[in-house]
Amino acid sequence: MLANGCPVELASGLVHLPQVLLEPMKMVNALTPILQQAPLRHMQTRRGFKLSAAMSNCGALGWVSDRLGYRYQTYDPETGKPWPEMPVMFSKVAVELAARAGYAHFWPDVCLINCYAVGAKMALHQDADEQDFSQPIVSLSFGLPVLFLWGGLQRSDPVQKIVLDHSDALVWGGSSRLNFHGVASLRKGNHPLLGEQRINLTFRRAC
Ligand code: MD6
Ligand code: FE
Repeated sequence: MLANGCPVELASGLVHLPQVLLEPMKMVNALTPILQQAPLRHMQTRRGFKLSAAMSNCGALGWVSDRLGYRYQTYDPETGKPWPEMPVMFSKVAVELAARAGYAHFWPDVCLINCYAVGAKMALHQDADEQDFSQPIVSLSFGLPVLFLWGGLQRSDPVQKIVLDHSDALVWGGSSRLNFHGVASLRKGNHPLLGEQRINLTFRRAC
């Protein structure tokens, strides 16, 4: 499932695995039935703004945002139904990526699906809604390249820019598990397989 290649530690606890999937489109294609059951949507923030990335989830839990704030819940607020199951292939890939990055006991219960059109971005934030911060986060990117912004423990800390390309993974945890991060506005382009978009999957252990 995974290519041989060297994980690169870009910062303390932040591991980049470039071009790590042997068959990235297998994962992308597995999203089709998931997104039929739980369509992509632009969630609201507590303040009433819409997130520019369109989102959905699969797994026992899903990440949601609305006027009440952020949380994980077992069902899709749009349909009232449980989130679609996480494909076994997804959890296997995520577990294997975490292990390669040095996290041996990871098992995801959430796969958050982020879809960016040209111009969409994600402001600096911390991933802090999970219960156990000893568990890492595993992120996979597909389609157009983007600049990933990697900050520090304070919002005002300097930001490092990392290019995430089709079929790249990023794993982080440990002492940097709560670092601020985000993505820059997606630049115009046309990916040969995915067109004018970027898809990001982030695997987490929420509970
Ligand atoms: C993105 N990702 O890459 C946004 N969070 O589209 C995230 O916010 C993120 O990629 C935690 C871990 C990995 C991530
Ligand atoms: Fe995040």
